[in-house]
Amino acid sequence: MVKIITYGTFDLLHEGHYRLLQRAKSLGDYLIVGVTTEAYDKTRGKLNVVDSLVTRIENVKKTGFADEIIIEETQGQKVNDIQKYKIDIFAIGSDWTGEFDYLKDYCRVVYLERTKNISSTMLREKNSPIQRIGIIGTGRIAERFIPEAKLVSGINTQGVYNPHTESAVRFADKWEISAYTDLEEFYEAVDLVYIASPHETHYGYIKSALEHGKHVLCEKPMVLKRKEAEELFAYAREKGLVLFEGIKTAYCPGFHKLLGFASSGTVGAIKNVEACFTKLEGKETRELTDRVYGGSFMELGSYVMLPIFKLLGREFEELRFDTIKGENGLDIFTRVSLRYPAGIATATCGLGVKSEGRLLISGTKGYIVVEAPWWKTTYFEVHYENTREVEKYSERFLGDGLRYEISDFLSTINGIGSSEFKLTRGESVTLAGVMEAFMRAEERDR
Ligand code: C2G
Repeated sequence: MVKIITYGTFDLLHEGHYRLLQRAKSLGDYLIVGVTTEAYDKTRGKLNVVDSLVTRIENVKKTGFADEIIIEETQGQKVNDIQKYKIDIFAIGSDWTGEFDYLKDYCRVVYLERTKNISSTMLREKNSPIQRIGIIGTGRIAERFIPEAKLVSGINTQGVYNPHTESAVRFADKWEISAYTDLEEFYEAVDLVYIASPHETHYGYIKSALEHGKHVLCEKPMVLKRKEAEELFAYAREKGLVLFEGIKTAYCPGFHKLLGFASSGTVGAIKNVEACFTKLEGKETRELTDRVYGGSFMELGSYVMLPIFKLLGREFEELRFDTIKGENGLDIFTRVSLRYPAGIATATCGLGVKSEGRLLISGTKGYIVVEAPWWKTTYFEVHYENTREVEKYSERFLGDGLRYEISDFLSTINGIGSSEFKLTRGESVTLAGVMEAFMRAEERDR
């Protein structure tokens, strides 16, 4: 008798899970399915498993492929299970290729091809809340999205769009999703859109995605003109669609904890905010060569402006840019100074000059300091006049952190509470206005 084992969360059981179990079973005679506990999924960094363990087990049972169901509770359990149940084959989806090669010492390891497309008919029939997302753009940022989206329940990455066939196919093959070079076909296949294309194309793609009735999550900076941001938010609202700007710091739990502390008067009235983020980039990179849309502020400005707007508001009286330019005229280091009726702020960023990445919030009673990488907040300290009085706080930050914004985007679409307060439309509009002012100051306005 050939015994097979496979593991998974099997949340909101869909076609992909069903086909995986079917093919696993067909490899032999007896299939054992390990279903993960909520606690184990938490440690694995899965964010929002929807179905209870009991429901997930029931759903696996209903497929009729499992001869036995066990519970997976801990990291490292697979090795023991394989020996205990005398397993011949360990099977798992190809999105895990290579990850379980260490089990080859104990049994055969088979990676079964992941199901690319989950059909809309099946989702409708089952009244499933799963949303199919498509990515526009095939760059580095788009790459980060897929493993993070995998850890958010209720979303399936369906395909990628790039007008250039070669780029679309290369990306799709790597991530085992479908490639689209025709925008209409792409919109047909998805419910939501994640835009990670070059900055200057955001406006056009957001508009067309909204026209096609798709909710949109767009990478920062969403648009580079105040009027465009206002127009797009108004249009999304009119169509009843969610439009999110993806500044990941805005959705990360540690940053929220920090804002909560700062805004509740812990350090008194906030009078000064200083945010600095630098990241050295090679001279030949797009970020340091694109004469119109490159440079430090375009790349990192959204991060450093965010805490300022969150803590001092959007009603600044003065805004000044000071830049240091590289040989090609692009800013390699930029400082933005803001004056408010009751406070001041500086936002500093650089791609060609290194500095200490830090967020400092000064108030009338004390100050809060967050060291780099504060944009992925995990730890901060509150200091007072008495130097011995220091409060320390920490918060988890999982993986690349994109999963938090994906999860908030999804729950807002599904109407499970609104996360729009984390980055309001008004804040996105103001950010677009600051980008516009920067473009004008740099005479890049075309
Ligand atoms: N799967 C698939 N096609 C999809 C989605 C998932 O073939 N479109 C497969 C996965 O590759 C996995 C199984 O279905 O083999 C269960 O997927 P999940 O519920 O997402 O569980 P996962 O996180 O992959 O658990 O110990 C747990 C395991 O390591 C994997």
